[in-house]
Amino acid sequence: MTMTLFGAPLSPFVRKVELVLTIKGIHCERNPVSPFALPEGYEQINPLKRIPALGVDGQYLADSAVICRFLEDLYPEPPLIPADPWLKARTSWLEKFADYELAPVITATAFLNRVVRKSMGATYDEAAVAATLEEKAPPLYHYLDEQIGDQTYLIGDRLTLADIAVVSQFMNASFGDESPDPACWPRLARYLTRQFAAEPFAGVLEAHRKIVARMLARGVR
Ligand SMILES: N[C@@H](CCC(=O)N[C@@H](CS)C(=O)NCC(=O)O)C(=O)O
Repeated sequence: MTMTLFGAPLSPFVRKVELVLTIKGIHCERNPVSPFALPEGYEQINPLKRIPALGVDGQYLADSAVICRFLEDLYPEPPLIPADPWLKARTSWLEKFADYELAPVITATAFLNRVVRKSMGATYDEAAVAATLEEKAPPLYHYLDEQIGDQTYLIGDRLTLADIAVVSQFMNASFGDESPDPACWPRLARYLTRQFAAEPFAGVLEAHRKIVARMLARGVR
């Protein structure tokens, strides 16, 4: 089976798939695709024109959650989705929470404007970004702070796709100077500090910070 991942490294959704590939030691080709300059015909690969997509022997799958489940079924070891039905459902829920609740509030604001638009020399409304973060992020942080409690991982006692999805969004937010205030959400802040400093996230975070720094340096030239 030949697999090809279409995407760009700074996408939190592509990063999810990249981390799953790394953790499971899966061989996969890469085809770099920027969502801002899609190659002609990309809609044949993903009709929604988003990244990531996965090519599998000339056929295509879209959506990071779908791709990660396919990889989990194909390569069950080490498991990133628990077998227990309740824990499995909780993993899916927190992944969905990251992809559909955190992403629009913390990534599509802080990262998209303060990193992507800024690096492209495009203008953006900083007051609107700050207002959205101030209004919409706290309830999400509050929920995650309660969910994580004093645990190291969101689900059970090992890394799951829930952690990968949540941490990946917070990485992008941090590139755009957004992170939960430890005074308000100490458990979430501690969880993120711990995960950012540990593998499999630490190396990726360092590499992606360098890409962001290069993008911003080019943008202000
Ligand atoms: N639910 C999708 C979201 C993918 C997504 O929104 N990717 C962004 C890049 S981070 C994208 O391609 N945006 C371009 C667009 O929506 O037109 C997934 O998990 O793969």
